[in-house]
Amino acid sequence: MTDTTIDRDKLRDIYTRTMRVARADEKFRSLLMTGKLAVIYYTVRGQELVSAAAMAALEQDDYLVTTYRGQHDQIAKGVPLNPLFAEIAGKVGGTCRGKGGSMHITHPETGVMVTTGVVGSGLPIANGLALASQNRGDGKVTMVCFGDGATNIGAFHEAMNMAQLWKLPVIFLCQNNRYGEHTAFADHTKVDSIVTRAKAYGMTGVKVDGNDAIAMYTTTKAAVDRARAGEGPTLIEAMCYRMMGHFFGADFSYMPPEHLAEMAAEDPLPRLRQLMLDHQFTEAELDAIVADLDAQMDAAAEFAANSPLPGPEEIRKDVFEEEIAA
Ligand SMILES: Cc1ncc(C[n+]2csc(CCOP(=O)(O)OP(=O)(O)O)c2C)c(N)n1
Ligand SMILES: [Mg+2]
Repeated sequence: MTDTTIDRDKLRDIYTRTMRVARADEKFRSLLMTGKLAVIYYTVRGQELVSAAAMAALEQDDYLVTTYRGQHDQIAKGVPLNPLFAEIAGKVGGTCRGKGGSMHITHPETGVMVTTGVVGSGLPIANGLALASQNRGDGKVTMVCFGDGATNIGAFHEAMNMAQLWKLPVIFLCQNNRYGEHTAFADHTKVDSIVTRAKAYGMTGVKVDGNDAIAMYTTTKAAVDRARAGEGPTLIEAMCYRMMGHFFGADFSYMPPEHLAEMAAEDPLPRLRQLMLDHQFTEAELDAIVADLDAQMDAAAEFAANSPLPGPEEIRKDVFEEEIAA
């Protein structure tokens, strides 16, 4: 299913998306460490490339549903940095005017329809969006991202069955980062691979090395093409690593040292850099992309810092279809 060649422009696009995710993650962590931001932050270190390559296979108006560990998905999908940083800081300049926070980022302009903190709840919601597209015939594809732990929630199974039954244009992207909170994969799931579950629903399932840019992109693109052609859903299991604790600052001493070493060897960032060099991109060209992104991160952090907190007048805005006076 996977092709080993890739267009150079697409490769540059994946690199830029990956580094935008990576530099933002680094910026969030530095703001937290220096006390400039005080929020719970689910770091995406180790999962940058999975979303960058997946989102590079979608169009801007395709839909995305993601989770609390979703900054990589949102950024890779194209949510602008200023309102994203402001939302995470709970400021009025945010995508949800500061009322959503990091667990509820929504930005319909870039297709980011729902971010949810309820594990597994995104899958039936994605089916709803995909059903709407199918009914309207608008040609959009919906992608839903979730973790390995979410596949043991009932909603996963219900959604998989229904999506296949109705041939919905939806892609289930399981980012298997080997842990569900503090529990290792083998301690929460008896099968070796999540992808084997696709068979139970008669669905196409593909397991892919999520740190391999070309494999990740071509696998996703094939799923997108199938969904758009009316051929139904795909379950993709993208293997990756959560390179830090469940949330930033959380103890992760329960992760065995050999596992940490294995993760370090598979780190998607140096691996992608090498792939770029192998495709004749120069060090200077790649450094310039990162320098430009860092300037954007500084500007976004400043925008968020200068944006005010939402006032009481915001409480009922955007909550009900018709605003109810206070
Ligand atoms: C329905 C539900 N049950 C439990 C939780 C608590 N919880 C938060 S994150 C998490 C682990 C989920 O692991 P996984 O799906 O692998 O996602 P990851 O954090 O690894 O990205 C759990 C159990 C929750 N948020 N929602
Ligand atoms: Mg997980």
